[in-house]
Amino acid sequence: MFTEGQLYSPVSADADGSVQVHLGENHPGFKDEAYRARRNEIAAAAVSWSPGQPIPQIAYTDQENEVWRIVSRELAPKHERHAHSEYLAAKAALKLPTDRVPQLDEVSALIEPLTGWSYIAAPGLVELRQFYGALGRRVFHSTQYLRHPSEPLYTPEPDIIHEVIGHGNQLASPRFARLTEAAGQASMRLESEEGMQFLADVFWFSMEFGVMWEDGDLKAYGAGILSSYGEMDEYAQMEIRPLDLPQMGSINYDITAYQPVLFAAQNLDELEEVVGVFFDTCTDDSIAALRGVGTPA
Ligand code: TIH
Ligand code: FE2
Repeated sequence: MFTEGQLYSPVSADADGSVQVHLGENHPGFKDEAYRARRNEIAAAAVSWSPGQPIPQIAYTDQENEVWRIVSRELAPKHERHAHSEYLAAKAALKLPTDRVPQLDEVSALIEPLTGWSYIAAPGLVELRQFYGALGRRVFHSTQYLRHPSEPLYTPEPDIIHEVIGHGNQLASPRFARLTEAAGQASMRLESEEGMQFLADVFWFSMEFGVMWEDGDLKAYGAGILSSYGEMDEYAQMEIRPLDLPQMGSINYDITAYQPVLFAAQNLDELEEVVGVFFDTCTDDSIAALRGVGTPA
C-alpha cells in the first residue's frame, strides 16, 4: 500500500466541458502557467475520447519532443548497462521513435504484431479495477502529457515517457506481456478491495519496480525504473530482498521517491514461477492467507 503522495494529479471536468488538472504545490510545473494550460488541454482530449473513436492525436510541441529526445538519449546507455536482456531484446524489436513523441495509435501499431497489446488514452488516474481489467484484455491505459522539462530524470507522476518507454518496451516481450495480462485477468477474479490492493502492490514490486539477477549482475526489468534515468543510477544500491509475495503485497511505500526496497527474482523462470503463478491462480481466499488473515479455523 502506498502511504505518501498520489500517483497522478487529479483531473476534474466541469459541466461546461472545461477540464482542469490539479497539480500539487510540489509539482515542478505548479507555477508554470503554460505547462498547466497544456496539461489541461491534453487531459481534455482524453476526457472527451470514448472507446471506438480514433485515439486522440496530440500535436506535440518542439519543447515536448525535446524532453522525449533528452530522456531517450539519457536512457539508452543506461538501458544497455542495467536493463535485463529480455527488455533489451523487446526494445530492439519495438523500435520506438527516439527523436519525437509517438502518437498512441503508432505505439499500438508497433506492439500489436509482437504481442497483441494496444494503447488507449487516459487523462490521468484510472480506477484500479478499470486499469487492471483492461490489462486482462491486453489494453494499456496511457497518459499523453510529458513530465515538466525542468526535471526530466525522474517524475513521481507517470507520463507518456513512463507508459511508452517503460511499459511499452516491456510489453513488446511475450514473457513480460504474458505476466502483465495475467495480472489483469487476476483482477477480474478478485472481489475484495484488500485483494485488489494486494495484487496492485505485487504488480508494483514486479512489473513496475522489479529487478532480476542475470549473470551475477542485478538488472532492472520494472517499467518504473526503466523510464527514469535518475532511478536507474540508484536502484542497485537499494535494499534488495528475494521475491516474497506476502512482503511485496503488504509493505508500505512512498511513491514520490526512489524505491528504497526492491525484490529481486533469481531469473525470469523464477519470476514466472512465483509472481506469474500468483497472478494466474490468486483468489480472495489465497490472498487472505498470504496476508495472514485467513479465516479462523
Ligand atoms: N518515476 C517514473 C519516471 O520517472 O519515469 C514514473 C513512475 C513510474 C511508476 C510510478 S511513477
Ligand atoms: Fe507504470
